[in-house]
Amino acid sequence: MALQLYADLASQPCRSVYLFIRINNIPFELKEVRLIAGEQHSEEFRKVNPLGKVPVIKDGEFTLCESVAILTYLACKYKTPDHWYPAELQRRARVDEYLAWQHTALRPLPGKIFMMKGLFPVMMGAPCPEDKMTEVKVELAQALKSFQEKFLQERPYIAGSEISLADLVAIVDLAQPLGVGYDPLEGLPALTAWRDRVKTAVGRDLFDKTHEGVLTALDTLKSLSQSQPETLAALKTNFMKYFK
Ligand SMILES: N[C@@H](CCC(=O)N[C@@H](CS)C(=O)NCC(=O)O)C(=O)O
Repeated sequence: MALQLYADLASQPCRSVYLFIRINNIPFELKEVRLIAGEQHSEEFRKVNPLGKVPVIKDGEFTLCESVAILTYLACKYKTPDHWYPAELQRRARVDEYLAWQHTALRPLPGKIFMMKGLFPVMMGAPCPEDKMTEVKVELAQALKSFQEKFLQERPYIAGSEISLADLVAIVDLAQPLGVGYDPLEGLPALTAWRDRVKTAVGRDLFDKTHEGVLTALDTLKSLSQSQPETLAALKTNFMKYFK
């Protein structure tokens, strides 16, 4: 049986796994879990991942969640080109270093802007308070400074001269707020050039198609608020957790 990927492409970690699978031509079946419709909470999906989160892969009897664990598992299992997750210890450690850092440092921030600028007004019926938004933008600017000075430096890619899992994980995060009209790399030419290189290495067509959902997420949400108010109410309860 082909590998199964449970995912919603509106989610950043799902996109990194999906892109990696597609770029490396790994045979797979996409099992869509629509987060906006609350499908991650269904009894059926809870049997796959009791945590109620995507992405998840099923490789025969083996089930694995957490995007970073999935990416490194796939790189090793399918022996993908070395640059993705180098065999040489110190080069691999450079990739792992970014993957460990991003979880709490960079990953949450572009996602928060996406929610505050895009989801908040639809859910709450009013714009997100400007001071809250500014706080996150400042935090993101600081994280991007660390990203550039510590992780990317003068290199073309995070781990050197070729793309790795680290770049893939970073780029999907930074693409998230584009869906609500906010470009976190505006005015940062070195990072904009890095983004351009990563897109080219991934393949522009594949990159753009994979991001279509996030770029239209706001329209989907607005139409949902009119056509399915009960789904929106369930989504709102979940959403409030982020703003405690
Ligand atoms: N650390 C996990 C994060 C997984 C995660 O939080 N996924 C979100 C989508 S980005 C999710 O499934 N959320 C559903 C929910 O919280 O209801 C990973 O990297 O895979």
